Amino acid sequence: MVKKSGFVTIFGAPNAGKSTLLNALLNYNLSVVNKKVQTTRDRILGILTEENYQIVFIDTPGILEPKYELQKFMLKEIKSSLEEADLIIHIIDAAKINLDKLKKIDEEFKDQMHNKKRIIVLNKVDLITKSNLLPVMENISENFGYDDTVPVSAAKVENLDTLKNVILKFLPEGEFFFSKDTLTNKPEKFFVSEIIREKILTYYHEEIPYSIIVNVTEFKERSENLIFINADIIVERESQKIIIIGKGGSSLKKLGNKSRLEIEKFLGKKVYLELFVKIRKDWRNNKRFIRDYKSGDAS
Ligand SMILES: Nc1nc2c(ncn2[C@@H]2O[C@H](COP(=O)(O)OP(=O)(O)OP(=O)(O)O)[C@@H](O)[C@H]2O)c(=O)[nH]1
Ligand SMILES: [Mg+2]
Repeated sequence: MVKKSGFVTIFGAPNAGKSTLLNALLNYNLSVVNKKVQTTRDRILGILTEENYQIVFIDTPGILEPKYELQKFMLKEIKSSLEEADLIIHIIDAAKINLDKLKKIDEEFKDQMHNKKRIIVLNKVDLITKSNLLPVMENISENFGYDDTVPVSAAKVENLDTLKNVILKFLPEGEFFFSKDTLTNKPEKFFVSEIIREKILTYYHEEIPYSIIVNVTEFKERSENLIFINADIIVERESQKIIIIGKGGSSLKKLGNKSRLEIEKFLGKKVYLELFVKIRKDWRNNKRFIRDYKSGDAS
């Protein structure tokens, strides 16, 4: 039996639905999704293995113009994910198509995408009518160099089988990269910190979600069904710490409860969660801190 396997990078503007698409293709909530932009910060591998193929999806941060060190790191993650790809899925929000922007992105990343197969996915088709979609699809097919165009709704799981078949058509032949039961490259600890960060995106406003980093400092199975987790929420300023904690600790308590419930669902076990808020001045511009943190060495 011929086996196929390869790396498929999911790439696109913030909020296009990259992480939603990854989760829908895996049928598993791996990567966090939020209505705010810049939800995903690191590349995340999601591995789909069947009898005769293994697709290693890479979810990436939304394309952005970096304004601080953290965003420079995010842009590097995008570029290296494109370079590693056998196949690129460029996903766009079909309800907000901007063909000039699409051209600009093609130009900006042409070095990384050079000679690679590319599929354009028009997502969120549940929000528009067919008569609005068809002319855009035609325009893209005629004027852009994509190898295929697939309209989908990641959120409503529509037309994803077609997308999977198109991916398989372009996937190279080869042995699997990972064992059959591997789902991702990141440890459980990482997803725990992501769940907490997603709750901060949901419950706090303005610059707060963008000024924090979450660091799981302890992750211990105390018994078969109970996990103790400690996590630091690192902010940039005293004023942010006060907001995170809230009056009499009420906001932090709510954050802890909401996070715990979601983490319990993710791990399938009971969780005892403690959150601590710490200040690390201007960490978003601290290259060394970001590098150490991302490699798991930050204290
Ligand atoms: N109506 C509709 N909404 C969708 C669809 N796919 C994603 N969304 C919503 O779009 C928002 C952004 O989705 P994400 O998956 O977080 O987008 P992303 O591209 O990963 O965003 P970043 O990580 O910030 O770059 C969320 O509110 C999703 O629920 C879709 O097919 N239809
Ligand atoms: Mg995302």
